[in-house]
Amino acid sequence: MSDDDGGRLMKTVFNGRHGLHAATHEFFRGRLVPAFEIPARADFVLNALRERPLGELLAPVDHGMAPLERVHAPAYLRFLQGAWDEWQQLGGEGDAFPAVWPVRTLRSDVEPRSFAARMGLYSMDSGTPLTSGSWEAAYWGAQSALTALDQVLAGERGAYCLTRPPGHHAGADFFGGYCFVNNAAVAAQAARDAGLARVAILDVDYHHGNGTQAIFYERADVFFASIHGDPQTEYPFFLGHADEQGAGAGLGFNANFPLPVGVDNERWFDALEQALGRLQAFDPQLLVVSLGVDTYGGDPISHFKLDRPEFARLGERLARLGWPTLFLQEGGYATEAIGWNVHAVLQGFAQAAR
Ligand code: OKP
Ligand code: ZN
Repeated sequence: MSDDDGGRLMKTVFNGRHGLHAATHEFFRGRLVPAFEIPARADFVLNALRERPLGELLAPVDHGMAPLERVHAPAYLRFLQGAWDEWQQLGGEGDAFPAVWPVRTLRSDVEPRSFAARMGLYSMDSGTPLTSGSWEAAYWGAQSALTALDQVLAGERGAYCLTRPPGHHAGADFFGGYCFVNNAAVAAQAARDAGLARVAILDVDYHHGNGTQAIFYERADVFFASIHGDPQTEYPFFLGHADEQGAGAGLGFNANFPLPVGVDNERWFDALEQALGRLQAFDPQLLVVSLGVDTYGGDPISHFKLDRPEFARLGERLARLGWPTLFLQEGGYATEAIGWNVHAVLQGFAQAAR
């Protein structure tokens, strides 16, 4: 093993059931196109971590439903759990997609019996295929996040959860943006429940983490900061603006740094410094990183320009904060590049943290 492996101090919890969520297609500009969020994404990361290990590879430990129910509505989780069977009973062919939503003036306080209606009630877009194994993959993804959190709570400096589908767009009671269970929110809440007083979430995925923001928007104990493509032009469009600063007790505990399409890397790192300044003032006992690497210049659905050296610099910078840090995999769709991009962040962290 070379000397620059970071001292093997970054354990990875790998969700071995991620491949059960395997959509073949998604809607894009009026037609079905090959899905972007595919099992190969995790395989490439796993291969990079096997080729140049940064620490032990662990399997998830089952923590049950309770930690998921701390951030998600039980009725929503029950719906997800049974959705594929309901779809099959209807004679659904292929993956399930929502087609109708209770937008303004329509009621969302009555849960309809119709499966099609509940698909809309519990979702935010038609871009998230629900497949036969979506629930199982997402459930074990959250368990993997909880298992990685356990490592950090036990004294590890950092840990990484390798899972898919991602989580940060999923709200308390809806799926969308390829996400079903909000792993970052589940882990942050579990850390609070384990006794940590202040938890920071830094979301560096290209897309604003609307689900995570919404879950903690009125709370002062979990600070959410996000750097992302400006929602004026980028998904999820309807949240992620700079004036969203939290509400009620949570006012001042949410910070968004939307950046224009094509922004240069120095401006991205300026935004990172601003976000970190806010988190330092908050003085967290744990940092949860929603690690999307769709900020990569070669990403097929995103428009920032980070590359391998910038990913390493990000990891190093985060290590220098000195906080116990939990990395959770979110986006990154340049499938063949995702492995080494993620590896660069984790290795940058491990080298600087040692
Ligand atoms: C999930 B995550 C591209 C449509 C984009 C939603 C993007 C979700 C990104 N055909 N649809 O934040 O990486
Ligand atoms: Zn993303």
